[in-house]
Amino acid sequence: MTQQPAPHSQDQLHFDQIIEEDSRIEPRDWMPDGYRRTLTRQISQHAHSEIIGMQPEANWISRAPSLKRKAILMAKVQDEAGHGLYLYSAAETLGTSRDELVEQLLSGQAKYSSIFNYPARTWADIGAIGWLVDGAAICNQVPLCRCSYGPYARAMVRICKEESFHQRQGWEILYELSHGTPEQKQMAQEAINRFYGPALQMFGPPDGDSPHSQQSMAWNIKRFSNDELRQRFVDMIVPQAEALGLHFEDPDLKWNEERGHYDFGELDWAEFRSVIQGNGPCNSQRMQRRRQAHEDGAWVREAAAAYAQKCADAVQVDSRPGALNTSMEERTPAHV
Ligand code: FAQ
Repeated sequence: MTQQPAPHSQDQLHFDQIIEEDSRIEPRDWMPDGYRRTLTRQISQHAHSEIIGMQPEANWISRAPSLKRKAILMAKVQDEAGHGLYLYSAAETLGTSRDELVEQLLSGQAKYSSIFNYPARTWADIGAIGWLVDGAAICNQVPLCRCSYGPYARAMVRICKEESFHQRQGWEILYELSHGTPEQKQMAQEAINRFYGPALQMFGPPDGDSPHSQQSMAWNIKRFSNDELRQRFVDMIVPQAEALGLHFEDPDLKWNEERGHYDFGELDWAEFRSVIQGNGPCNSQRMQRRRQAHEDGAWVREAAAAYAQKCADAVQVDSRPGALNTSMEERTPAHV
């Protein structure tokens, strides 16, 4: 980790200027410890969420109703794995290794998004996850494309593009169901009843209870507060639900002419706290599966490390004066 100079040093002034100009901080720039810590926490929690978030949907790959639906869902779950990898790479540029970040997840020290501790009970839940969960993720993540930390901002551009496909596939599943038989429509309605509250909680606690928001906004990591983004999301999904022929079971949900926004009911914050403390319906199952998958993958990591070592050795041997060149393939170090 970078040694911190005294406050108001040239480095600090330079950092402040970059933030003030709304430019990007890059990995080799000096940055305050708190900025580095905040980003490492947020980006790694985000990466963990993508990886754990594969589980509720992966459960449905074998049960998806057609070959086409299986292929689409499989591609989506693979995308989530890719997002996890870009994000771990972005987090590593801040000086903590991926092994360490993964260990924080496996030991229960690091958080991941509350939403992935809820089960996907029916095929319609896969639609609700795509439409509402990916929809909330997009709403929260598009502003992160303008985050002050370059590697995170750049990773988010591609992630957001892929997320919008994910949201469309969820919408399409729900559209088919809500225009199908009465039973299918009911299944779609029940799925959004289950996911509405937890999806709104993805934006984090209310602003008054959000210890990190103020500083993160001052550093241009977050561009909007949790409540601002939650409101933006509600304003977006209410007309979309109408277009689906579905509704949200929130008696306080109504258009407020004066505010120019939808009012909505208080969310169950006691439940939110309980879920992030590990007591949600699926927390232990999610962590158990993740630990098992990590153990099962040990041989892949070992094989990849051995191959990387072999390539590094080949490059070393090759660099001796007068040595014969090895093939291009052997000379390319494996980034694993
Ligand atoms: N769940 O002061 P704040 C996805 C924690 S990816 C669990 O407001 P901050 C794609 C927070 O960490 C979904 N914990 O914190 C997908 C902090 O705890 P700490 C993930 C939460 O960081 C779709 C404490 O509460 N997205 O969906 C949650 O300023 C489908 C205080 O909170 C991201 O990670 C929560 N919902 O704002 C994949 C986006 N909310 O660390 C598969 C990037 C808050 O002090 C399938 N992250 N906490 O112990 C962010 O934008 C921010 O970190 C927030 C929280 C907005 C999540």
